[in-house]
Amino acid sequence: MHSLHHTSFLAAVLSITTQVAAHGHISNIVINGVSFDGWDIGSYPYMEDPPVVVAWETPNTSNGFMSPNEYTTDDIICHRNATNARGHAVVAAGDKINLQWTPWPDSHHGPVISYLANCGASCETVDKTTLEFFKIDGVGLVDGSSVPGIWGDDRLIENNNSWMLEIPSSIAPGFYVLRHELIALHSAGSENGAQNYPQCFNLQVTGSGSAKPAGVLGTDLYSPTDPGILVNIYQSLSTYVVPGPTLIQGAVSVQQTTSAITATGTPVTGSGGGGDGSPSPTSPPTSPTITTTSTITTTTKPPATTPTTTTPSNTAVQSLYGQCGGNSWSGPTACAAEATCTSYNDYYYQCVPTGV
Ligand SMILES: [Cu+2]
Repeated sequence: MHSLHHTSFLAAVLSITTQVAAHGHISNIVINGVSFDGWDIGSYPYMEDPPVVVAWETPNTSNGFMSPNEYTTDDIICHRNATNARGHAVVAAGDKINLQWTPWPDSHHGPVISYLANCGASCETVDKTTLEFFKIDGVGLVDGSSVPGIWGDDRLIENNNSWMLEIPSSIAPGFYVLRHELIALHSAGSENGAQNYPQCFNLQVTGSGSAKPAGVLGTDLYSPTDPGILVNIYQSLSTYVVPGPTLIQGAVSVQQTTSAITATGTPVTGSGGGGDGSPSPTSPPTSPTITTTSTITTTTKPPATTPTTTTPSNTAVQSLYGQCGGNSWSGPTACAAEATCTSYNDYYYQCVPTGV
């Protein structure tokens, strides 16, 4: 046991190191005030018996992304080596879901896209390679009047790093995988430069709708040369085509707001659904409780650091993916270690990883 814990500790330390330079994932989703935990990549992959959650499970401990050269692999479906969520949440067609991301880097401009796919009898056992996704929301370039523009994920950042979507009221009741995705385009001017961050959740949709929209396999969603994938956002864009199939009839892109959390939800397990279909926030968990992992959980928390000095702005160092030059730019022009200031055009220079 000692060596096991030692190994886990080292893995946890490694995860801290990689998360410093990393990107984002969904920490929880909120349905009518009831919050359901996401898949905690900082601790669950190191547990022998992680909690049952409504999110698909992935050993994505680097908090990373999928690349265009992986669009034809199963990993694009619900992120790298993803396996089925072991529980689901109940939501009525027409209700809204708020998806809470970890703080999203403001350099990572790009679209926010959401899909559903019907699972048949159970999303907990469905073969992900058979899922056919249809698009229920897609917000790309919101305002292109300045470069690099205001994008869906800029709206997400403004909205407390969360995204509100609505399950179309027309959707037939049943079990569905919700596939929600951010695509970061800060390096998408080069082939294989876009970054896809798909996240999947299991839902049971209730209601009286009858629509069963056609969808496409996850591996058929995108091509590396789609106009919304291979695109230079540091030049003025008059239009932007959100990648993937077109929105279904009845799709609603809602005003972005946040959800107050009033209760913690328990994932429903088994294909029988949630009884009357209502969330049961006060019932005891159906998932195994965490027993041996408190040490690991504690060690995954980065140590608190307190800056002791402030750097004058004229010698400031820009962080990775931040702006570092361009016409009328008065901010820092030096990049942090491991990054190089690169000119994309006369008015936008960016700190990008050295050697990439
Ligand atoms: Cu990133």
